Amino acid sequence: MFEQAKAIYAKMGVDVEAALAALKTTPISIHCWQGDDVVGFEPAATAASGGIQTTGDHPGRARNPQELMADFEKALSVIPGAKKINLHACYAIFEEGDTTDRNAISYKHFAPWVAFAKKNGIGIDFNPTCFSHPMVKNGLTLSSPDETVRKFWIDHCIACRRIASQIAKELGTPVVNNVWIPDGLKDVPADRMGPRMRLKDSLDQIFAEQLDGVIDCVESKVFGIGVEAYTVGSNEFYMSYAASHPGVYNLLDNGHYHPTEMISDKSPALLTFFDKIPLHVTRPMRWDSDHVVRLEDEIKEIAVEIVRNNALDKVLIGLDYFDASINRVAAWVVGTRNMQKALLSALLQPHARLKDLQDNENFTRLMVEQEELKTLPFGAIWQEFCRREGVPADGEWLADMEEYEQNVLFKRG
Ligand code: RNT
Ligand code: ZN
Repeated sequence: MFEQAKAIYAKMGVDVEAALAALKTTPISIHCWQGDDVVGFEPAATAASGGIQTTGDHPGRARNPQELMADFEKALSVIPGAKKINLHACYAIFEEGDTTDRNAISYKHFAPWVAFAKKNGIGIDFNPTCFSHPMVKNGLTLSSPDETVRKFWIDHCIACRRIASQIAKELGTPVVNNVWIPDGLKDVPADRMGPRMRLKDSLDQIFAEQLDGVIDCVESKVFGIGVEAYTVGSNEFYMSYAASHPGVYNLLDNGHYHPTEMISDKSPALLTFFDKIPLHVTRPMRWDSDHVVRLEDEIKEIAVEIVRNNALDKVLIGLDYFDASINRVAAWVVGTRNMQKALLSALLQPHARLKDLQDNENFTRLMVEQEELKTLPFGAIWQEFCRREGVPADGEWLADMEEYEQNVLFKRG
């Protein structure tokens, strides 16, 4: 099967072995928050708030670090290729009696995660958690007119950059540190610029310290639940901020734009100017609903733009979804494998020839070839990739997850 498929691709001018080698070394940053519905481990942890929402009541949510780590390892056991775990600050691990608030957390709260990453041979990415907390006042954090509130969140973000830098040092690999804030207004503003000036000042303070190993990112959004009228950290705001602050990158979350705006078109625009583009790959369903990533056209097109611009080392692929209506471990697995399938399908295209067709303005042949690529034996190459990586092929991993669900997840109270 594989050899036949490989020969078919070779005839198209595609080197299957090169594609498999590239896929193997492209890390996917898997978000820890799918495992527990974005709750975290703080003593006063609550459901996600700040324009984001997890929906569903499937049993088995991880309730503590041990459970989350065990579930994540279960998922890792059937995900091929290179991986990172993406942590939020609210996944700090506290010793008995430690009541440190977010503005004062430090590396020690994440040392167990570094041990976990080392044990599993994976990297780490990081995020300040500027939501689901009593110091979010009237939905505002880094843009708040209340200086006590704003200072609290500046200090939190500074603490997170230091933690990220220390993690990078311990692991010997860079750590993406991504700032997303929920700030905005439910109804028509009286001042749109003031909050943005305050946010700019907050960011300047946060990024002032020179730190090694951290890839600083800012993530924009179009709107959120309860924040329908105005978002402080809009696309134009952060794009301009990143463009004028070398070393700060604009993270693209494909759930954070108007429905006909596509990340697959935005990333090559940014690649023209930036040496890195961090991504949050998700599946927005009517709004920023963060459904599990499926192997859909836009995901494939995002992957195509990464591959055909030789940007596998420039685009930092992270996932961002949270579905509480299905087995959360299976949700990690299927979403991550889908992202990898999208990359593989992009790696199996004769991009140089297709570009020539475009430049020679042979649009008829271009359309026909693009369409015919869709029915090539992609599945056989994917199955071979899984075999070589020592993980189950499609059709062979779910039963194990169902068993884990019965024996472990459903036993949780
Ligand atoms: C929210 C942003 C943000 C969060 C995570 C939990 O709309 O997408 O990235 O989903 O940080
Ligand atoms: Zn996101």
